Amino acid sequence: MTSPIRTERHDNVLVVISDNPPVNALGQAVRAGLKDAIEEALSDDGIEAVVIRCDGQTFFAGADITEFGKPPVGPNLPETLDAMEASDKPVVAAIHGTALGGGCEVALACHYRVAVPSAKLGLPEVKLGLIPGAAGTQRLPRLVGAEAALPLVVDGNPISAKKAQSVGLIDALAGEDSLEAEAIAFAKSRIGQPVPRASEGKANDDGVRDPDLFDRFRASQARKIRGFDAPNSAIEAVKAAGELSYAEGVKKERELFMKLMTGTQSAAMRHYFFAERAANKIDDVPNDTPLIPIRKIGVIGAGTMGGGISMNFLSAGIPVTILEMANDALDRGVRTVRTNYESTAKRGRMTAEQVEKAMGLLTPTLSYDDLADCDLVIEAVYENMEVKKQVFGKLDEVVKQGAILASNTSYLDIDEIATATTRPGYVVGMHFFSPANVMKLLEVVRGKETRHDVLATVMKLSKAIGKVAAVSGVCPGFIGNRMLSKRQEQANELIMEGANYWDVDDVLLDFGFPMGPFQMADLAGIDIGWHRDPTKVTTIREALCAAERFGQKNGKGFYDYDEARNRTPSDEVKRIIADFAAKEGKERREISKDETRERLLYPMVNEGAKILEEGMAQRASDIDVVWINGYGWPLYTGGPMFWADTIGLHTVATGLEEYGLPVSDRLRSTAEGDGKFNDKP
Ligand code: T1G
Repeated sequence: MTSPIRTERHDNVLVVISDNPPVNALGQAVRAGLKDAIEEALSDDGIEAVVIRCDGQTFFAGADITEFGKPPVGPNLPETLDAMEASDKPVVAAIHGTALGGGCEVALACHYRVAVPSAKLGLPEVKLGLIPGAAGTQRLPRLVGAEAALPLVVDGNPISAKKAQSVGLIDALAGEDSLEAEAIAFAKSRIGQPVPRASEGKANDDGVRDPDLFDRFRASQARKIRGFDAPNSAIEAVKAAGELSYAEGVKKERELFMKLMTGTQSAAMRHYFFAERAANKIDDVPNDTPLIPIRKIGVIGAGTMGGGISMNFLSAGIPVTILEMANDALDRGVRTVRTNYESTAKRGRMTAEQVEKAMGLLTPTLSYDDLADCDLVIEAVYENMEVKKQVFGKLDEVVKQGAILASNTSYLDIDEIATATTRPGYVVGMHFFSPANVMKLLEVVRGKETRHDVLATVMKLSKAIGKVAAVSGVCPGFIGNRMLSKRQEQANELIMEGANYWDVDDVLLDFGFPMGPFQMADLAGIDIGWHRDPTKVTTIREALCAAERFGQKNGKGFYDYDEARNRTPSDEVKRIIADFAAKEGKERREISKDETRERLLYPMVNEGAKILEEGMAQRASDIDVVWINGYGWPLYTGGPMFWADTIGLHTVATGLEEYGLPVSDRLRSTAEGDGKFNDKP
């Protein structure tokens, strides 16, 4: 098999080129080819300098993640990079696309780095539950200092070539179309000079001058890295660069790397990496399905959802016509969109020009006729089947043939909505999660007759607006809310049986969720869907509403809130719950945190198994993608189905039986076969 690495001589410069689509991952063949090419350059006296570059969309985008978890096959990257750095002939990295992970480490081991302005450089290993494993945590701080190194290694987000140049990570920018030529010229200009080696630099002068730097940085990341192992290891590795020799620092990095590589968190996050990409694929919709061009979008409803949905497209440069029934609602909706953008700009994440550009793409209207030439219309009106069918009936009359008609419904039957039109093939669900301009998840609900081109277009569009899409079949609650209802049922049961509601919340918080069910209820509003009759009290929530405990919005719900929104359990709520339990003759008892966690999460896994059994999700990993992106399931456990695989499906099935809870056939049969939901087919 031909090597993905080839070399070309340009006078006395050897250009080493990788051609390993799609992202020049540093798989075994690439590493072997790199090693051979470097040995060729070092042994040939006619070669006085080396340039390393890649064909295709990007410079090396990291180690080959598909090789992880398998027995390592040499040559290993660190040794190859050490041999290259040891060269006395200048080695220049010519960077385009994204030099990530091991790719950035290749660049760091080169003596110089030249990049095009559109290039990005980063060490995203933490996003895989790892830290750099080829001396990135030791060379980077020696090149740019601790302050610039920490966000790169601990956050894992890439920086632009311009920013990289400003911190000393790259030496020069090249023209977008003249990278190789300029890198060769740069290499020639350094022939005969002593080569600068990042490993020989003094690390972390800033960290030495300001030893609190590391603790301050860790504190600043506390909320974001809660529960994750890798970020703390990354900080430790960068800190070690300023305290140990290079060789000892590399040893320390290797030790931290191996501990993470063999841990459950990295396995879970590597699972998620591929799960997110797999979710965008629809098994029976060919990749080359022709797409419907989307030039203009209509959104019906300018409320919180309609406004948030619109922002996704406006921010991606797609014009939106937003429709309301009354002027004041329309004006309020448009004002809210502008306010949201302006607060983003205040946080420095948008410029004023970008705000105006986005707002300039928004056309408010009171008339359906203005939607006639839309390629896609998304309704975000009141969650009522009759209302939805009226809207779709109207759209069917007004909107041009071939346009996609989507509903943002969170649980209603898409097939029934489609009966209100003469074009069921063009009807699809696009279930956004609130706040729609922030939450990454998009549940794409496929009706019985939804066409392939409609599905392919919506999946492609979801990537364009930065969403993570997963396809659901038509069932109440689709994937996410259907599983959420099982957790909610148990949460309500547990507090009637004696569990404190704040302990129930804490169990999920400790598991890694951003908040528990009762905190979520307070945030969303206890009175959502309340019949407004305080004399009619049949549930705990109705009792809270009757006591005007509407949630955070009026300072009291399940919890009491002070001005700073700190929450404390409420004696009134404790009494309300105790009264309800007494009325229902519930024996109250102490309930352990383990029982609470198992009764909240195992029924969700069981419902996920039923969703798979019914074909409502294409694959178990799609369910993981839904829960990580839509409900804050902790990424470092891989999602509900991967987590169940990790703790063992026997454990889940037995646990459910112990609590007298149902075990689906799919869960039982997979457990009995010692299988896993995420077993590769
Ligand atoms: N290894 C294997 N496959 C990869 C890959 C990788 N590193 N990166 C991408 N792919 C596959 C991906 O699964 C998909 O496959 C296809 O390429 C296109 O990807 C030693 C230990 C580079 C920004 O974490 O961030 O280096 O679905 O859809 O949107 O210290 O891919 O087509 O079959 O994402 O254009 C560190 C991960 C590894 C970078 C391009 N590197 N990749 O985005 O395409 S650990 C990363 C990305 C490491 C060292 C450590 C993105 C991208 P398929 P895509 P894209």
